[in-house]
Amino acid sequence: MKSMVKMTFRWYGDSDPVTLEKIRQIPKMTGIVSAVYDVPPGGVWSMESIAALKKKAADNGLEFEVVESVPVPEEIKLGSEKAPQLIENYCENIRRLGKAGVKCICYNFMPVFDWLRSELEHQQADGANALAYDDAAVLAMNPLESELSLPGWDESYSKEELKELLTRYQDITEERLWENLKVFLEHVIPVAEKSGIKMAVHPDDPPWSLFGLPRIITNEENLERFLKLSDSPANGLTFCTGSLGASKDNDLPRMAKKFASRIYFAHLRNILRTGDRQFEEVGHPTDCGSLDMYGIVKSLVEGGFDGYVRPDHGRMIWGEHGRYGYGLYDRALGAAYLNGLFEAVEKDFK
Ligand code: DNO
Repeated sequence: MKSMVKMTFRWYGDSDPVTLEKIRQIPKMTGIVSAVYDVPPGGVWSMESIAALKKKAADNGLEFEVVESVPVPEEIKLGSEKAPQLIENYCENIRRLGKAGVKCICYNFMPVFDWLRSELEHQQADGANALAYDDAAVLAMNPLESELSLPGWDESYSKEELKELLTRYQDITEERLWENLKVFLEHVIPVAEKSGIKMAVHPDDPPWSLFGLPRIITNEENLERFLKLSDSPANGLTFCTGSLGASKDNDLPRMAKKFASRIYFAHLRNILRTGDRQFEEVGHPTDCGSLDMYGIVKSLVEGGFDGYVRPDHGRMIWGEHGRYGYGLYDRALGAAYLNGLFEAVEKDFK
């Protein structure tokens, strides 16, 4: 029996120390998840760059059907007067990606900062190191003086620009952010429909407000509200277990089942909650952390999920050095484990 889901692997382009030659050797790997990295957020990606990515993947027997991410510029999240033109640029990217055969676009709607961690090389008992998060440590940091370089920290802003941006967000309540998201979806979703693309919003990581900035893609209620903003099947979710699972209030198997038909991309990884708003990243299997990975996969399958899956952040093991969260070895172990879970669950279910 062939699995309904497609296992994929994130690849950061030619500068990624994990090569396509290595990725293709991971059993059952069908494709890469990537993006055009040489255009700043808000710009239009050239057809040549998109085609080049596709060709590199194909030359290695891999598909390129998932983009992560087409970033949403801050002006769109702020709903400024620059938003309409930038939304049109975003739509143009969707059209172009659709033409190139991309089927799913992952994006997020987190103001200013993407994913955040307080520690990049948290030592673990077995000698591995992994990303970790402690809310108190993060809040004690001043983003304007960021003494630490965090993976989700946008380094393209100067201190002045960041300051101005944070000031502009002072008026953006959660409700305003919802309104701006609605406007974005109203324009983007019809274009995605016509282009054969499923849009899959990524949850906020961690799923709570930071530095006073609103965060709304955080829990079951809000995911439901999000899906209702547009009922189109082109409007869907990236189900990132590590992001949503950082909050103990999120019941992931329940959410996976409830939203399965609108989940187009699953980022499956485990985390270990070590305190209130405190966690570290661990190996993918259930026993390594706080999340019921089996229960999540079972719920996805039972709910009819047939989208893309990727192992998510891995620890650094076997002496590997690389892009934090995105080394080869632990993510490959994660893919193997997830393939096993899907095979077992799908067989039982049929
Ligand atoms: C972190 C990733 C995020 C994700 C974006 C999606 O490892 O999951 O950076 O790609 O939030 O837009």
